[in-house]
Amino acid sequence: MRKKIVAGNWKMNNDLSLTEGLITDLKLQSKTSDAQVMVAPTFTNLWPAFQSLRETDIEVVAQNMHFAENGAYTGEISASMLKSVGVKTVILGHSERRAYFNETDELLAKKVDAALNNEMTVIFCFGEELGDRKSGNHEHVVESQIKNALFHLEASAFSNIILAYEPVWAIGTGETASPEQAQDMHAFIRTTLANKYGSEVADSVSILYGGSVKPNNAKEIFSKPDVDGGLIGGASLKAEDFFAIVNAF
Ligand code: G2H
Repeated sequence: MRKKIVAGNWKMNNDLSLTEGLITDLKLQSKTSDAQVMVAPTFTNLWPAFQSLRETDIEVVAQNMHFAENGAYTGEISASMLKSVGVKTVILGHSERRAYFNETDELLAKKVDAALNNEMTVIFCFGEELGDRKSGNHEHVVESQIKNALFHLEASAFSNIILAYEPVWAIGTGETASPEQAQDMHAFIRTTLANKYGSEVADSVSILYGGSVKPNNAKEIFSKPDVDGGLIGGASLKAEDFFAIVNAF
C-alpha cells in the first residue's frame, strides 16, 4: 500500500505570528482520513512550527535547500541545518524555483543527492508548461524532468522519494488538471519509473498532484488510482480548507 500524503506548501506567506495562528487552527482540526499530513512554512518559521507541532502527527517540511553542506553561499540553507531544526523532508524542484531562481534539472540532481545523503526525504516536483500541454509534448517534458534529476539514483533511493506532478498552467491559476488528465499523467509517470526500476519500485512511490487543489475538487482527484495525494498551495493557508482536502481521501 502506497502512503497517502497531503502536504501544504505555504510558499512565501505568513510571518511568525500568522504562522502561529495557522498552526493553532490546524491543531483544532480533526483528521478522518489516513493521509499523512505535512506543512511547509518559510525557513524562518520552521523551528517554531516544529516545536509547536512535535506532539502531533503533522510533519514540518522545508520548501527548498542548497546542495552544499556549508560554506560561502550567502542566503542559503543546507540539509544539516534543516535537520537541526527537526526537518526530515524537503520540497525540491517546485516550478516557482525553476522559473524564478533558474533551477535546472542538473542543479536539482545535486540537491536531491544532498538530501538523500543526509537521510532526508525529497518531495520532487515537476510538470509541464501550458505550451507543452497544447503541443502534446507534456509527457516528453515530464519524462525528461524525472530522468535528468532522478535516474542516476539506485532503486533503493526511491523509498525516500515522493513525486509531485504539478502542471505549471494549473498552479495558483484556479485552473486544475481534470481528474482524468491527472490520472493519465500519474500512470505515465509510474510506467516511466517501472521501465527503469521495475514495477515493484514504481508501485511503491507516492505520486502527489498539485495545482489549484481545493476542497471542492480534491475528492475527485484523489479518487484516481495513481493519485496518492496532493501538494496544496493557496488552499493550505486556511486550516479548515486544508483539512477538508486532507479528509477528502
Ligand atoms: C502548486 C500548488 C502548491 P496552488 O504550486 O505547490 O499551489 O495549490 O496554489 O496551485
